[in-house]
This record gives sequence, C-alpha cells and structure tokens, in this order.
Amino acid sequence: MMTIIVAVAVILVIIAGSQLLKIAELRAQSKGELIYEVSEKEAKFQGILMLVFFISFMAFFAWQMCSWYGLRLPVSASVHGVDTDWLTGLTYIIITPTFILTNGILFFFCYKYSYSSTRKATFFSHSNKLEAAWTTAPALVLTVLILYGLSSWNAIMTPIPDETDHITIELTGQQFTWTARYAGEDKKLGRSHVTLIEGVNATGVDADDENAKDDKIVKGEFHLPIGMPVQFVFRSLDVLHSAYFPHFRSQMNCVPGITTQFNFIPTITTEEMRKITNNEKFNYVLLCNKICGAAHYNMQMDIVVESQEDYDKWLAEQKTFVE
Ligand SMILES: [Cu+2]
Repeated sequence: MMTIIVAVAVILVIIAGSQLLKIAELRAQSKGELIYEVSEKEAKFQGILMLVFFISFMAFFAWQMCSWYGLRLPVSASVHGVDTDWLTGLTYIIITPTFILTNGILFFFCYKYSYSSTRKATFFSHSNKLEAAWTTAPALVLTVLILYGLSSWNAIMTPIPDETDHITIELTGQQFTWTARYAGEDKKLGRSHVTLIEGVNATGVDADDENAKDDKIVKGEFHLPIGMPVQFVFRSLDVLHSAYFPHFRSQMNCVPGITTQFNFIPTITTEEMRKITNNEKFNYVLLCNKICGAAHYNMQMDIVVESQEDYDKWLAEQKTFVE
C-alpha cells in the first residue's frame, strides 16, 4: 500500500512540475521573451564554472602528488624491475603534461569562447595535415613504449634454459595460504596433481616421481640467493589467486588446472633493503593480488633475500619431500 501511495505521489509531483513549466513558458511568451535562448551572462557564468572546476581539479592533483609521493614502493629489488620503473616514469613524463595541456585548453576554451551574440563560429570541417599529425605523434610514442615494454616482458617470461645457472621454485596458492616447493639438486620439480593431495601432501606432489624425491616444501617464508635467476612456477588448488611481488615488480595469476611462470633476478638483500628504507622491520613479501575470499587480505608469505652462503645454509636445513 505504502509503495502505491509513494508511486502516486511521485507521478503527481512530475505532472505538477510539468504544468508549472508550461505556465512559465506561456507567461514568458505572452511578454515576448525568447525562452529557449541562453543569455550571454549565463554562458559566461558557465565558462567561469568550467575554469574554477579545472583549477580546483589541478590543485587536488598537485596535492595528491605532494602528500602521497612518499608512499611509493622503494627502489626495485630485481633486474627487470629497474626497467619497469623507468618505463613507468617515462609514461608519466609523457602523459602528465599532455593531460594538463589538453584539458587546460579544453576548459579555457569553454570560458574564452562562451556564447556571444556578436561572434559567429567558424565552420571548419576537415584538415588532412591535422589528422596526420595527431595520428602519427601518438602512434610513434606508443610504438616506442610498447616495444620497450615487450622487451622487458620477454626478459621475465622466457623460461630460463636448463644450462643457465638458476633455481626453480613452485608457488602454490590455496585459500588462504602459499606453499613454496624448491626443485632440489636436480633443478627439476617432480610431477604433481590435485588428485594426489592427501594428508601432509597438501599440494599433491607425486612421491613416485624420481624428480620429486629431492624437492623441498617450505611454508611461512622462503629464501632467495642474491643475484641468482629464479624460475617461478605457479599453481592454484582452488580459485584464481595472483602471486604479487611488489618489491620485485612482478605479478602472475595462479590458475587452477594449469601452471603459469615467470622469472626474475633479486638484486638487493633483505638487510640492504632495511638500510635503504630505514626500516629495521622491513621484509619482502609475496601477496595474493586477486580477491579470492574472506581471508584474502591475509594471504601472504615473507621472502628473505640473502647471500648465496646463507641461502645454502638455510636450504640444507629444509627437509626433502621424500625422507
Ligand atoms: Cu588468494
């Protein structure tokens, strides 16, 4: 009943409003006023509002840059990350002035060329020169950015060949934890399948596979030796997760049923990064960057980057999958 009353009231208000408008129109017409014409004064006022909006928006932009600049990530701790940061910086150097200039002109013209009864607009339909200029310039800039981006992408997405010295780590995501598996001496991860998940074998490693015998499974935190290429392989046991390494500028989806991969070379140890960030408690982290459920925010694992010596010592303490 209440709904019907509200609906009727809304309809009545609309009808009353339209009747009032009609009365106003009739009154204006009877006085000989041009009711649909925007006056110069109104147009100028709109133009000033446009300028005020643009200036406030730019002030807000500047304020954000100043007050949040310090919240950026520290210097990249991987080889390719330096390239990625450089590319991001270059992109900002190109798009920031372009954005300010084009929008500045747009809003200023709204003000400067607001309606005037004494001025007639120029009719300008086409210019091949202008078309060519504004097609070529962005095309050139984008080609440079994309080619540079592709070369960085290929560097981390091409699997490390067997003959290159490296370590292989498999990261398995499941609600809401990560498990790391080191490939061991043979540098080959043993087979694994979800159907083999049972009891302590939480990621379904095939114990009968020769390659699996020296695999080491690690929870809580995992270690990386500095300067060593690390081949990562990703799996998921339930839903989509995303392995995000903010300090190494890397991220890859973990997809149920398939493996994904990338590699990077860590360049700064945890100790060094603590000095750089002036934060004794600093730790590299692996985060989940796909909202995967209620405790998604807590799905993380610490990463320790250390010297080869310390890494070897740590790895020797870890148990192999098959004792
Ligand atoms: Cu997740």
